[in-house]
Amino acid sequence: MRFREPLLGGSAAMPGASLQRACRLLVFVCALHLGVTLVYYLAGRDLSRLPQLVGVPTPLQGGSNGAAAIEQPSGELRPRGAPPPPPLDASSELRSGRDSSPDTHSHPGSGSASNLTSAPVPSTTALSLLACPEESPLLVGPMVIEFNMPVDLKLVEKQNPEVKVGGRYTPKNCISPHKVAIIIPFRNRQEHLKYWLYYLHPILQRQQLDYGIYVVNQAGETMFNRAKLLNIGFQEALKDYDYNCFVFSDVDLIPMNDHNAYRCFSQPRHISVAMDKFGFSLPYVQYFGGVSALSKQQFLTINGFPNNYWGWGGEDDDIFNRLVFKGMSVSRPNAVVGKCRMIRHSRDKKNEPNPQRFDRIAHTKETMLSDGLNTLTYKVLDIERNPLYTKITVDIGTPS
Ligand code: UDH
Ligand code: NGS
Repeated sequence: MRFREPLLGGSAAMPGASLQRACRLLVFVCALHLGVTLVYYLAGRDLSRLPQLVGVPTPLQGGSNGAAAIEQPSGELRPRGAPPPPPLDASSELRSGRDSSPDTHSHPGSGSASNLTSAPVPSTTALSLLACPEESPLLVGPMVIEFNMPVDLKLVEKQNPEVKVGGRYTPKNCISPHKVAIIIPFRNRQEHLKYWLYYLHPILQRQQLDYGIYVVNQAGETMFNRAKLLNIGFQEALKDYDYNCFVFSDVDLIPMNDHNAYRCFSQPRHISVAMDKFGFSLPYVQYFGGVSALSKQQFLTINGFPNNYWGWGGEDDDIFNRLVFKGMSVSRPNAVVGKCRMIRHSRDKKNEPNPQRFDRIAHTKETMLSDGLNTLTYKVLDIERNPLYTKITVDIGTPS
């Protein structure tokens, strides 16, 4: 093989020098080849996963602008190159929350997309979504809750642009293990519902829950039946999505601290543990009314809730009994985190105290087997997918 004469220095009369140059060229070509191979190899790997595989949190975990399609908990695929989430309003003050003094309240009404506190979202590429942290970094702690201003739902929609039709939300920057259906028993309380949506949507988003809002509306004028509506909510929500947790909330109760998690725990959770109307404490230790959360499994284990408590009172005590008879206990936040406000109201028509309630709660152990999810009957009359909630209107029949 012949080589060209060296361009700089050297001499044709010195074959050793030509050989030397040829060798250098060969080494250079090999190095180039190696380099190119290495670049291609690295480009083919998802480097962002490396820290995850060894359990080390990456500082980039907030990002979501993945180069590859990313599977959402909803089962939807976010396309390659989808835009990163818009920055959240940074106007709210970030607080450590949990034990802050009651004086240092944040006011959810201030600011435009007000109650969402922003966390810095790093601009990143080629990232997979990681699980949301155990405790959300977006929480603000105590909040001022008041009911003296009108609520415009169109404005609430604008303030919560990430909430999708039907009141669905999935965190953009992480995958939430908490797939929560929030079920509200309802009839003729639109004004209360507006406050509830205004306050709760931002809180639930800050809690990084994968959630949907279901308002189960009792049609007609017959006696109200809270527990049966909650059973229906459970059944209907599961037709939409694979929820693993159900929060059952009265429409007139608002938490005063966003550390009060609207999610499920290893034991059934009582959430509204310190209501203003009870002087911010429990009215009695077995109290399980207002707002509570049961995992799908916990709910199935007790055969759901009773269907035959018509009118006010006792159904929450029956649910408590069911949990105890199935060997469960109640988990609760402390009385500071568990503070909540109730919208004052008078007794509704057709929700008078149920005279049979004391007799019924004395027999939960026997009746729970034959009164619950396994005997639930109703007719869905209408399903409205509103921007901030799904409203399911049902005919639940009359007391038998
Ligand atoms: N609910 C309705 N419509 C009704 C009745 C009840 O939507 O007509 C729902 C609503 O979600 C409510 C929940 O069922 O929050 C519980 O009913 P409730 O608010 O009547 O029960 P609570 O124990 O009040 O809060 C009882 C009457 C209080 C009278 C106080 C008089 N000062
Ligand atoms: C109990 C009721 C519960 C009720 C609780 C608080 O007496 O259903 O009061 O009521 N139990 C019976 O009547 C057996 S409240 O003050 O919120 O209206 O939830």
